[in-house]
This record gives sequence, structure tokens and C-alpha cells, in this order.
Amino acid sequence: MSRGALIVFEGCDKSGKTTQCNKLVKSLTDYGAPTELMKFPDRTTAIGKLIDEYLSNKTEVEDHAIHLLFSANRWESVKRMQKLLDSGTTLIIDRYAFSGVAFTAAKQGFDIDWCKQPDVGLPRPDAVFYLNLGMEAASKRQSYGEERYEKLEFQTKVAKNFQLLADPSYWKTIDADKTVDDLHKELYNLTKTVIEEVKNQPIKTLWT
Ligand code: 2DT
Ligand code: MG
Repeated sequence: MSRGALIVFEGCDKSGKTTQCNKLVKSLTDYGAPTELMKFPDRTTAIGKLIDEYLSNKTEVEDHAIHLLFSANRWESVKRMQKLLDSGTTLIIDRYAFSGVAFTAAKQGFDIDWCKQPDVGLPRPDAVFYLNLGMEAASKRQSYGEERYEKLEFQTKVAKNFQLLADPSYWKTIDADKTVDDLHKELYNLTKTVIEEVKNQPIKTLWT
């Protein structure tokens, strides 16, 4: 029995991740490939609710502590992820540990290596699609919202940090400055190739 693929979308705000994840899940499902959509933070769990209150500026949480909560919010899903992958379901995930590192490391006094540690050992994605959109193109899209981190200066630091995480063995930078449909076609074709390539390979672990 072949396993599903673990596909992660990363990128800065307004790069189109959520739109593309939704379209990809629909296309793969229509094609007959068992697929599930996940997103991090998963705001529905007890830990996720704490994160949601922090992101919507209802509470303050110390920077190290919130970093660990974001990581814990991934770990609490690992058993379910492994079960789904083993049963042949492909997972399309909107943000993962790379956002965890890139966002915290954009704060004063945090280094990338410290930020990676709590996520060491998570299931490693078979592919990370990094949706790359220049700040100029991004600024032409709908303006930033009210949530914490949705500021141009911070996002510029986050974008630099993502580059430091771009392991070429699974990281693919995608030019996102194209129409929704063109981008979708490209991602759909890439994903079908990945599903084929990894179906008989073991799931690797992150940053080990
Ligand atoms: P969404 O807008 O996609 O819900 O993300 N973030 C995300 C972190 O700081 N650490 C993490 O580990 C993750 C997964 C990115 C909400 C914000 O939370 C940030 C944007
Ligand atoms: Mg957001």
C-alpha cells in the first residue's frame, strides 16, 4: 500500500497560499487522489485557541513561550498526520515549521538555530512550495489585516529568514506573480509528480 505525500505551502502574507491550497485539494480530490487540507496554526485545539488570542492581539505571550506553543500545536497533530499519510492520504498543509522559525527569528534576540530545535523530528515535508511574491507585487494586493505580524517591515525580515531555510532537497521556490489559474496548474502538476515519486519511500524527519 503506497503512502500519501506531505506537501507544505510557505510564503509571506498575501502570497496566495490559502487560495492555492484550497484549489489544489479540490483538484486532487476530483482526480481521485485521497487528499486532506491542514493548516498551522490549527486554531481549533486548546493550544490553538491560545495562539489565536495572541495573534488577534487579545493577549500578550512571552516570545519564547509563544514559539513553543506554535511548535506544540504541530506536535499535537503528528499522530493523525502519520496515520493519514500511511493510509495513502496526501496532506496539503498551509504553513508549517518554516513559518515557525521565520517569524520568531524575525524578532529581536532570536537566532535561527534556537528557533528550529522544538520542531526537530517532525515529519519532513516531501515538498515545500514557497510562494514567492516581491514586496511590490504583494503591496498591490489587498492590504494587511489587523493581526500581529501583518506589517511590511516585519514581513521583509520573515522573507529573508525563509531563504535561510531553503533546503534544495525538498524546497521549491515558485514565482507567485501570475494568475490564480496559471499558478494552480503549475502546482497541481508538481504535486502529482511528488505523489508519484514518494509513494514507496519512508517519511523523513525534519532537521535531523
Ligand atoms: P495564518 O494567517 O496563516 O493563520 O498565520 N506563525 C505561523 C508563527 O508565528 N509561527 C508558526 O509556527 C506558524 C505556523 C504566521 C498566522 C500567523 O502566525 C504566524 C502568520
Ligand atoms: Mg494571516
